[in-house]
Order: sequence, then C-alpha cells, then structure tokens
Amino acid sequence: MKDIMTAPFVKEMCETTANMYRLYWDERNGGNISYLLHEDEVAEYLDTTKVIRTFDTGFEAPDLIGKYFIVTGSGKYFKNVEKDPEDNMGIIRIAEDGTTAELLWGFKDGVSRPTSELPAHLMSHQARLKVDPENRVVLHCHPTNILAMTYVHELDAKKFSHTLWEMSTECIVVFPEGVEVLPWMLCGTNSIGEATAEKMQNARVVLWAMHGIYGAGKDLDETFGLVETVEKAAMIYMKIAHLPKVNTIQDSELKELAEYFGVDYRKDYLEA
Ligand code: 2HA
Ligand code: ZN
Repeated sequence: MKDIMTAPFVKEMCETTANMYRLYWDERNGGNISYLLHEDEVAEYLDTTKVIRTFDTGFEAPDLIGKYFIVTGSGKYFKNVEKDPEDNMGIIRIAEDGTTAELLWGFKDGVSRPTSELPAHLMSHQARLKVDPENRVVLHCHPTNILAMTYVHELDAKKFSHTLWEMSTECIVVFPEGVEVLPWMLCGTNSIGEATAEKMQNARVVLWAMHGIYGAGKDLDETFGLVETVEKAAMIYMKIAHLPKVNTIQDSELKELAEYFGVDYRKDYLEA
C-alpha cells in the first residue's frame, strides 16, 4: 500500500485550499471542497474494507452509492489543510443505504465530520453527473468581489451573467452557460442543497447571494479556474460600477467570441 500523503489527490487538495486561502476566498472555516475519487485510485493507498466511523448525512443520494469523495471538514480552516491534511480532510464513501457516509481516512481527531455543506455538495454532484458524467469536483468559497457584487447588482441570473460576461473578454468562453443565482438562504441545510443542485443542472456556477459561490467541474484546476474567472470579472465590476462607463463589450462582440471559440452559450442572455 502506498503512502496516502503522496497521493496526487491529497497534494492537489492541499495546493488548492492553500491558494484559495491566500486569495481571501476562505477566511476562518469558510469554504469547502468535495472531490470524487475513483475506487482504484483510493485502493492504491487505503484498505477500502476498513471503515473508521460513519456519519448520517440526513438525506438520500441514491446515485452516489459506493462513490468515494475526499472532503474538507466541518469547522476546519483552509489555512491549515496543507499543514495537516489528515486532520482537516476525510475520505468518505456513500454506503449502500445512500444516506450514510463511511469514513475511510482522515478527521484524525476522532470527532470531526465532513463539511456542514455536505448536502449541497452531494446533491450538486448528483445533479452535475447527470449532465456531465466527467464532473468530479464541487467547490464552495467566499470570494470578496463576487460577494460584494451580490449586494449591489440585481440578483437575476440573466442580468448577472450578462454583466459578468461584459467585464472581460474571456468570460463568455469560460462560462458560456452563465451563472445561476440564489437569493440569501440559510446555509448548511437540505433546502439550500436542493436549490443549489437544481441550479447546477443549468450551470457550473451557482452564486449564493451575500454568502459566496459554488463551482463544479471535472478536476480541481478547471473548477478553481472557473471560480477565479468569475471572481476576476466581479473584481472589475466592483472597480468600475461607480464610474461612468464609456466603453463595453457589445452583445454582437460577445456573440462573435462565443461563435469563434465554438462554445454553447446562453443565446437568450444576449440581445444580438
Ligand atoms: O464551511 O462556508 O457555508 C463554512 C461555510 C458554510
Ligand atoms: Zn460558505
């Protein structure tokens, strides 16, 4: 059995959480990540028959039975993941009943649990896997500018997506499906999980107004890059929203971009 500390997925989780922390996306215990692992990947490092503890997830995820995830822990700080991966993260498998999570590694203090946002994560994985069988990552964080923008911009998915697209040339290419937006809701609940998962059927980015962002993708790099691009657009918006706008990217130019790069964009979000 190989040393799990050398596993690429553990290293990538460490690097990603450290980058997110340094970008001010994850203060204190803010943010959480779940990353779907393949059984053969896990079996190189762990005896998958040894369950350390179990958790009741409080909901059913029938499509995820037998699936493995590396997840960040409830109350854990992204700042600390790199220093002590085995304390701040866990590897879980969804049991045969679809509602129990079996811990196979991590949360070594013996009491810690997976992220409080596990419902939103697992429900989002289910939703994304239906539209993209290659989806493996769901990531939540609190980027400063996207959060700020939800205080001053209308929370309409079409208008919000259009504004973000206008903020930089690459946006419509990186998230051609736009972003979905939820109003303020109580976090950590099944309700916000269900609402997020429903929106995840249409887009890989779901904004939680006055709270943060959910991003999904096929690997950590892609998902991180997606959130990074949305956050950069929001940063530009927050720099210019109070200034007279003299120039912008026209709808005809957004269309030209989307067509040139061959992306399947939300045509109904453009006037052109
Ligand atoms: O894990 O970000 O939404 C802390 C949070 C809750
Ligand atoms: Zn949060």
